[in-house]
Amino acid sequence: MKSLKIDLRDRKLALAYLLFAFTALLIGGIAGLIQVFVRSGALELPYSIGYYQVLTVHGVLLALVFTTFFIFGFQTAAMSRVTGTFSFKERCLGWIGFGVMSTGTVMAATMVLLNEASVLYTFYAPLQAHWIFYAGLSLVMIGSWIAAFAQARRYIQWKKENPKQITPLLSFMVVCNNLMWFIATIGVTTELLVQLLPWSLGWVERVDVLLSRTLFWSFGHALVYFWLLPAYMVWYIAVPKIIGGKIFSDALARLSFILFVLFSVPVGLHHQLTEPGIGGSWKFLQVILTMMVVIPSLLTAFSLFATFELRGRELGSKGLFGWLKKLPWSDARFLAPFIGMLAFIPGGAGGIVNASYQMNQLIHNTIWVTGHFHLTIATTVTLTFFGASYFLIPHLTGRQLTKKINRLGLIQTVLWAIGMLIMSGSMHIAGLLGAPRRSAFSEYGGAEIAQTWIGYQIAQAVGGTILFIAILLFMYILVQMLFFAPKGFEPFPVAEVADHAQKTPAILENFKLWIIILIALLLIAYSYPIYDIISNAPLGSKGYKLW
Ligand code: HAS
Ligand code: HEM
Ligand code: CU
Repeated sequence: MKSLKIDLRDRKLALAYLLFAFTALLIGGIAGLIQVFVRSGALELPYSIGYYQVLTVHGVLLALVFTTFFIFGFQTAAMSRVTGTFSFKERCLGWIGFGVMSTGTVMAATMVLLNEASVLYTFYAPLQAHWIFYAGLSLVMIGSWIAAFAQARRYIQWKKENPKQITPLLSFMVVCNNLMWFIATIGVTTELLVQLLPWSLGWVERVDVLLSRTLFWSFGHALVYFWLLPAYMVWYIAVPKIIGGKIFSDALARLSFILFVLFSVPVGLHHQLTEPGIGGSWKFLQVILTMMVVIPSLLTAFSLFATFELRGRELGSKGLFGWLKKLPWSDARFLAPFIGMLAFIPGGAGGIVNASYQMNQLIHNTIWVTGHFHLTIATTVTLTFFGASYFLIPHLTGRQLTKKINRLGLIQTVLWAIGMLIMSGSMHIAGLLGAPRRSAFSEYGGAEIAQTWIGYQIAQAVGGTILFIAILLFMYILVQMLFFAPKGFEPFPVAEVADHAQKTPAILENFKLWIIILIALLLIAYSYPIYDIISNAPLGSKGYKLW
């Protein structure tokens, strides 16, 4: 039987990733606050700081750095918790991954701060950043492979040491997420190393813009699921334990993760539905695959509802929804992920609107899309990460989650929910009225339609301010959990599988089979479009620095 306490050396590694992530959250949050003020017309940026510079800081630090570092920290702790302490080699690889990723981040961030890389987190060509920015991002990708490899090795070792046993569910989920990440990052790393780096160094003059965007988005959608799956791990594994229940079904959870691995990558064209140069039928094929990737989220919703209801009934609840009353609402470790789940209902529904080929014409490049992903990544995922931090940080620092910290955590969660309801809600409405994303304040030459957006932009500033206060409160809580809370033991909750659940079919652990199917799907979805783009390539574009 494994110890419930993670080895101190593994705890340090996990903490290093997490603290890097939270630093990015604070700086990215400041940029977010500046954005909402600029967009509402309340603030003009001083010292010739550009709006795109601020937005690049926000997107890169939050979408790329906060998420990736948090995830590797969480996954390190998770693997150590369920498959045992990392070997010396594995831990070294974990630290090397951390070192390479953080060096890359510092390189990229420095270039953004020096105003040499205001190209936003999607770094679309032909906007051209300093080569150090692209080299830094490449290092982040390569470092993440090393960190992912360390975790995969832990999984393989566990399998060797425990032959014929089914692997711990949480470790299986980590491996699925890393596998998806690895396959998805091949495209974007190729874009960085083969296209953007030589072009920014001046070795080649022109770049194929369509190819670079297609390679980016072959990564971009899997990226959003790479953010989401660790939140699902918390929902499937930790939340049932926190409410005193059990995992509804091991097999269903594994099936949904395998479906994510298969369908998250070959769907990137749903971000390019309005893009010329890619045939409509290929876009349509990827729209169908996008709808397939909705299925595992629906399976997840089903499993979680079932867990909640079973637990509520066990505690004696009556009626159709009586079990809701039995859930531990005053526990921040539960409330934060639960509100995250609730936010995913409108967030996911918005995603289906985006992916519906014709409706995409209406919302593409409007602030509606920003509203969609502040519900998904910035609420569903981020609130779940906050909730997980409330057990993870005390677990790693050997301190307690005191009543006072828990109460502050509840307030922080509610502030986030209210702030986001206001900010994301008004983004959705303004987007439907045509307000563009990635745009500072403008009256668009007095255009009548632009007047209808202003009220919603002010509302975004109100919501954004509340969100920023919630970030500050989280930082206060973090410092308490790191240095001041009384010493003690806070468990990393890992639920058991319910007794009624059927045996998990061995095929679900057959990664070779899933990789073959994934490669086949990728070839079907991407080989012709990429062949078409390359064989009909125009001259390519020179680099532009428009800031
Ligand atoms: Fe998205 C754009 C389509 C999910 C993030 N998305 C973005 C961008 C980001 C992003 C960052 O097709 C902008 C990129 C950029 O800068 O340009 N998205 C989808 C679809 C889904 C989806 C179909 N997105 C996400 C997730 C994200 C994320 C998750 C981050 C974590 N998205 C798009 C499209 C675009 C896009 C287009 C391009 C738009 C454009 O034109 O630019 C789906 O996977 C969503 C499926 C989910 C559901 C909801 C299931 C509900 C669950 C809740 C369970 C709750 C429980 C509790 C159990 C159908 C699982 C309930 C309890 C009670 C008591 C009620
Ligand atoms: C974009 C505000 C937190 C990820 C934006 C924009 C605003 C904003 C106003 C749109 C700017 C534009 O298109 O002109 C805020 C505020 C936050 C916050 C006030 C909290 C204090 C977050 C978090 C994440 C996030 C926690 C992710 C973990 C993003 C991304 C973009 C964005 C990826 C798109 C950047 C781009 O278009 O290049 N944010 N946000 N935000 N935000 Fe946030
Ligand atoms: Cu997508």
